[in-house]
Amino acid sequence: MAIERTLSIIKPDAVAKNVIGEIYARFEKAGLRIIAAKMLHLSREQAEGFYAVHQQRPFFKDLVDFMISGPVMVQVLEGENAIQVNRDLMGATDPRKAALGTIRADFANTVDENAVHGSDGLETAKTEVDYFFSTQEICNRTR
Ligand code: DAT
Ligand code: MG
Repeated sequence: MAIERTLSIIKPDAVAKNVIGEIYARFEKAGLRIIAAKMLHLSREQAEGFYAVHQQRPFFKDLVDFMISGPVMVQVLEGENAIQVNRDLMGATDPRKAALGTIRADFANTVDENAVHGSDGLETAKTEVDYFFSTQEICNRTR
């Protein structure tokens, strides 16, 4: 297994619930290191660009409206198999189908307001990290 980087977003619903710290604790307990982080209130253009792959989906407008409804916390997570480890921590897209003990099962109520985003593969992880962070904003924590 390789050391990977993945992009994580704590979405407006979870920021509003004040559970950033609880979610960060789960990352840390799973062996993921936060190597970059910032709180942002996304513009419509930023949210549309980030979710461009979903542009043709019927839920696109609602998704963008939700993502700009309040601040988000954006972070780069690094660790062994980080992309899949984070997806496992998140649980299924629809919180009603998410396994017990996952972030979405515990902190989200509906598929359209589901607490977290996580990159779904190596290519998207790279694109998504680059979408939000410059190389200077990402820290080396190998020591
Ligand atoms: P994930 O966030 O688990 O990677 P995705 O990439 O398929 O899921 O979709 C991106 C986001 O779009 C998802 O987190 C919430 C929203 N979404 C997906 N499917 C939806 C649906 N059927 N109804 C409403 N929103 C949906
Ligand atoms: Mg996705």
